[in-house]
Amino acid sequence: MARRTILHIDLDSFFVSVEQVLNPQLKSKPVVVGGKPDRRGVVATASYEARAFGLHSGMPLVTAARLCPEVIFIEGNFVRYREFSRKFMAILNDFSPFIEPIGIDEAYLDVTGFESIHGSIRQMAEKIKQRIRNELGLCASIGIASCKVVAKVASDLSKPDGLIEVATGEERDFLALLPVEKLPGVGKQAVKVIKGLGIHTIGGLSQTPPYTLKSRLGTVGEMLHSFANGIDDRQVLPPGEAKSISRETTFGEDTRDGSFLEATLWTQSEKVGADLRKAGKQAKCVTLKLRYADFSTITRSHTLRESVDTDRSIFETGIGLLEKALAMERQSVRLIGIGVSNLVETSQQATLFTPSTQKLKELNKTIDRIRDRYGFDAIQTGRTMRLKDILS
Ligand code: DCP
Ligand code: CA
Repeated sequence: MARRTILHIDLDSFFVSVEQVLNPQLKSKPVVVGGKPDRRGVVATASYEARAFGLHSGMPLVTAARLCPEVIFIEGNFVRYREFSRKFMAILNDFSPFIEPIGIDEAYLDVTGFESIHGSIRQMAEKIKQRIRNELGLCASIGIASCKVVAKVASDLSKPDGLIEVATGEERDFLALLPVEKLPGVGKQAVKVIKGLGIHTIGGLSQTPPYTLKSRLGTVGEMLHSFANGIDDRQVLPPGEAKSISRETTFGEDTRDGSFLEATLWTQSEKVGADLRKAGKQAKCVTLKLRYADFSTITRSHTLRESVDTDRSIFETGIGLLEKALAMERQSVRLIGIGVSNLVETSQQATLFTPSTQKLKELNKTIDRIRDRYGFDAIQTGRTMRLKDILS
């Protein structure tokens, strides 16, 4: 694999730091986000001042209050954290388009070959930290390495407000003395197994024959062996936009029952339609999938003249395809599925809707809202009710 340069960037005590930016009186104090200790709940995150008392994420709030009586408890506000997260990712995106956000406050950045733009990758990382500090008031810790796993360990180790660069060729030595718990991928279960083998450091893990680890931990064992040796071929993958949305159902018994297939198709179309609208997309292509009793599988697609997002338009296209397919095949159906693809942003659709289409769109919106709040089964549409009858 060609040489790569990867950054792992992680914000320090994220929720608490946001609270400290919004209320500077909280700065340099032991602060915990997670709620009041009079309720059952756990610490979401603790400021580094609170961590000095042994407080950490996941600890019951009552324990936190006992260990550090002067700690300030804050409820937390996820909407604000999302907003900071969005701005954080936008800053990173200015430095490299090859960004893989992980959760809310960390990301990998592939910056292979970007040295010349910033002098060196270290200088680039300094600039990233600077912009995050200036524009958001937050501290970021950064690891620089030739692969994801080493970059991640480096940023963790550098915290808080740190920056560690691991030179190519030094990966294994860098990891060797660290306890195995520090290696990403080593969960609670794996720690027990590994320590049971008498291994306590990542270096120890790197020297254990891979087959020993595989026999105890399965494929994870092999992966951990590579990681421990500083080998990790995983790419930095930008989150892909959904290119298609689909649902399929395998029946307990094969069937040719038309109204049963139709009702199933309707329920699936409702779910696909809801996902489509949630994504703010419309689809130009509808695909039906059928698997017959002998396991042979077919797909049939129809491209529409105009993009759609209502349940009914998806369903009606699907029914047309289903009727044609069944007319050509005498076997029973084992699986049915429907999907949409060729997606476009809803805003790009310039067509003027006819009053009846407009009505359908409004109806779908209302049903989506109710189902978002109360769950999919909160509303039974006509055909779904028929499905319920059939199933019961
Ligand atoms: N979080 C949570 N519950 C947990 C762990 C984390 O709600 N058990 C939330 C709060 C954190 C945020 O996710 O602020 C990011 O998690 P991190 O593990 O990155 O922890 P912090 O950013 O708080 O601290 P660190 O400086 O160690 O990265
Ligand atoms: Ca963090």
